[in-house]
Amino acid sequence: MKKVIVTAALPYANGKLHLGHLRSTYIPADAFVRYLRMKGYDAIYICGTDEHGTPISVRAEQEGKSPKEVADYYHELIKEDLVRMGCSFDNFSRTTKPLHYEITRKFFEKLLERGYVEKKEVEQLYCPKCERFLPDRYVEGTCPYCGNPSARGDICEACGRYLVATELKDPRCILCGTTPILKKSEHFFFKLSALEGFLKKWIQENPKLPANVKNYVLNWLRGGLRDWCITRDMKWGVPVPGYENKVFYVWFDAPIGYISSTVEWAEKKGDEKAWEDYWKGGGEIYHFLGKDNIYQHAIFWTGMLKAHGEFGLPTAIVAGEFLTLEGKKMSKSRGWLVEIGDYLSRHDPDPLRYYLLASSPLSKDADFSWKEYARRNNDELADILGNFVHRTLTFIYKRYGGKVPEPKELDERDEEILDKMKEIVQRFCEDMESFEFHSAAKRLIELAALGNKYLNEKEPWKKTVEEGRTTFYICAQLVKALALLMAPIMPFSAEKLWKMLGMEGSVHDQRWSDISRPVPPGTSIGKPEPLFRKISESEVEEERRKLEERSRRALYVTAQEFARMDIRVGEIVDATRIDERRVLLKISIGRTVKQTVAGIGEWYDAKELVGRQVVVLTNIEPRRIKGYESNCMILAAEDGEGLSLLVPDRKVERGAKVK
Ligand code: 2FM
Ligand code: ZN
Repeated sequence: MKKVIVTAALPYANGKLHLGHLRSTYIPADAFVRYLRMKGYDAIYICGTDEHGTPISVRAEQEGKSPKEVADYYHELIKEDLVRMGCSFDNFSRTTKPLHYEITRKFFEKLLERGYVEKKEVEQLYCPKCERFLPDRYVEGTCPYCGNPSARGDICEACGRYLVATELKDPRCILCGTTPILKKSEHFFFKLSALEGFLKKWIQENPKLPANVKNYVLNWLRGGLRDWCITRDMKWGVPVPGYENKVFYVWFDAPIGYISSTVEWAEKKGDEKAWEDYWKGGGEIYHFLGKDNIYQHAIFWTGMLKAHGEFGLPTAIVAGEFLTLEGKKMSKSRGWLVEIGDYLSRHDPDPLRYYLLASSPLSKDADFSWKEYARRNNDELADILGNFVHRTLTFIYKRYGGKVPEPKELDERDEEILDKMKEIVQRFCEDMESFEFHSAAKRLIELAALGNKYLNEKEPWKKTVEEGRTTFYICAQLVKALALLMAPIMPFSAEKLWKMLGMEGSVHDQRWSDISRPVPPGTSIGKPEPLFRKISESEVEEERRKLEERSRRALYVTAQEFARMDIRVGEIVDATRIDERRVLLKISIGRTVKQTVAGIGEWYDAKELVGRQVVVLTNIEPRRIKGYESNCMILAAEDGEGLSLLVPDRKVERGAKVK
């Protein structure tokens, strides 16, 4: 049996997933793997959470938690959302497992041994104030290629290019805003430049690579490839053997997660070597991802696999372009998104899967609007597909005692319908294989529409029960074919339909090659129930209102929220420097136990602060900074000259509330 591995980009465990993730990656990958299984292939769907790197550690620092705590929390949420959406993972792992550490280390050692990795001393950005190196997301600046003012240290999200932090213009530390300095450090580089010729050829000649991926990558390759720094000076990550405080860059370890998740799958199955058939035995490897991950997969990962030498190369890299929401770019900070869990609290997974696949080609941007979603659900799923199925099953249920009737001799039209059915299924399969999921979804509706047309032409309701037998026999065959076409796209409804039609086993265990094996006459069907629920206009309005409300909430602070902030005037009773660079001051306020660690040492002398009145947010969540508890925050204004403490304009009573 042909071995195929389908992966979906490992989501960072630093936030909930939303509709954009589903559309670009997880639903197309799931539909594809389900399609392949029905082809009789031994196809497995591998994923997990990406738990290293600055995306996790920055979030953890902002929340005063450990990176592991952040990852634990989001790993569970992400997994649950995806499974509820019907993603049929064979394994969903985490990159923080010891197995992954071991496999990453071995991968690295192999590259070293084969001469693809070298050590160099290089200058890295370092924040003198925070006393730390600023890898990746710890630094922001202007992209040297496209001018985007908020490019990150490793990637510019506007032009999709991989960056080296030192080439950012106007870099600044994201923790404190300081302009970083250069400091020397030893790092490992992967010799990408040596693979440039190979990669160019591989991209050009790979017959399965979709055009959007090909074009992006060839364009990037025009600028040539530089060697790639694969280590970072930080604690959170897979440790580099022989170093303290040095870990692998997250984009080095994350894709190795595809392999380690497969190894874990094999171990869980009790067949430890089973993973090798997929990665080493000439199996096919399909990577699904969002368009912002193309560079890393097509260049870094493919290069890594080639350099390692023991694994297969990707058969295809399938990249979903972006999804807008009601015509606007989705944004977490502006609250402009629909989270999966929120969607599922009011709606079914299948209509969303259908919409996301059908709305436009994966290689083009798409839009989600509640109105259009309801329209497609109502017009296509309920009125065409659901209606045909319901008419057929209800007639069989009521007029034929719930049994698929025995046909009489088939006339030309009956034969034609069966031929058309096979042809549509054939086209559906071709679409799925070329990742044209939107077109495949249309075939499903095309087949249901054909069924409706056929029924309307035959008008069996105007005929006797006896005369209608053949028509309903043919319709039952169409319903079965529909259940099969639905299986990869709408797995829950497909299974429900399979059962309603009285078929044995699960629809997901069927094969495309069985398409012409008829539903036998006499098959007892179950009581017909509607497959899809119509979505009313008022529901659409309600969803839109919720969305607007959410984004309003993200923009404004409500009066209640402001009231929760306990801001008071306090007097500084003690201040001490706590770091060598004389930046951080530990400051005690009033006679209570309020204390803060503040980065104001550059502008204020500790001694001169004692006795001064300042404005303090007293109920900020306590956290530890440099080993000291910090449970309040002194407010200050910042401009080009530096910081200036806010003070009341006359002496006020200690503890006076600021409103
Ligand atoms: O962009 C992201 O969410 C990354 N965590 C994707 C990683 S894909 C793979 F390489 F693991
Ligand atoms: Zn800093």
